Amino acid sequence: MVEVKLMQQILASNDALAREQLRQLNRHGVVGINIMSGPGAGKTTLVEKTVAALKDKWRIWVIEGDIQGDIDARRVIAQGVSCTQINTQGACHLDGLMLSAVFPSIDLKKIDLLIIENVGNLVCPAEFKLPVHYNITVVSTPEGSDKPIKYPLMFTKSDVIIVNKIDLLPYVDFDMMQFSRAVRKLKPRIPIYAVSLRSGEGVSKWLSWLEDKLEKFCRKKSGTRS
Ligand SMILES: Nc1nc2c(ncn2[C@@H]2O[C@H](COP(=O)(O)OP(=O)(O)OP(=O)(O)O)[C@@H](O)[C@H]2O)c(=O)[nH]1
Ligand SMILES: [Mg+2]
Repeated sequence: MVEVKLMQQILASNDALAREQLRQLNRHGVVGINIMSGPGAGKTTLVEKTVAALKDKWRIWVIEGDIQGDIDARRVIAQGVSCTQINTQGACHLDGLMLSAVFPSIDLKKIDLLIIENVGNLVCPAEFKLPVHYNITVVSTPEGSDKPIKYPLMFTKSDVIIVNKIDLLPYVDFDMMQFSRAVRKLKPRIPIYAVSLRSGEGVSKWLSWLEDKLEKFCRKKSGTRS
């Protein structure tokens, strides 16, 4: 009983921190997205491809969450955008407290899009609110199509689902119909984009979705200024 109460308090104070950070993003008209998945589904590859496609038009900052190391941050910086690495030192998710340590170093006036790559884990990241407008979950075909049934919270909390590595479909038992049905049972109208980040197939649909959000925020931003 005591443990449950403590967990509820931790989640409540995390939510309050994330809400305050989100207010800062809103004040500057910055779109925030949080990319979640199990280890290796393709989060960093998605960040790389997204940055490469959009960086000439939109100003992007990336936060990389990893238990240890800066491999992913180096990959992102190689794409020519700013990136802050957070090492959670064992924690299986990012949270508001970790983000508040790096937020002051991000010049929100100079960016349009904040991309957060969460720690590779299909469970905990969904429980901790971050200062973002949209949660994106990536599932890769070798993981199997039963993931929405086994890890429902991640899918319920998401606004977009990306099924990555469709180039591997001939070699793995991934049933796209079963997957989509299970996702839609949890969230009937959620967009599901089937992509190969390796070949580029399907990626334009994801980019159009994101650009649509950026355009909307941009219109709001210029409306506020005028
Ligand atoms: N075949 C295939 N491999 C891919 C695809 N996208 C990513 N990969 C490979 O999958 C591996 C993991 O990709 P990452 O982008 O590092 O995955 P991640 O989710 O960021 O991994 P963690 O940060 O460790 O959780 C890498 O070797 C990628 O090259 C794809 O569409 N097809
Ligand atoms: Mg990664």
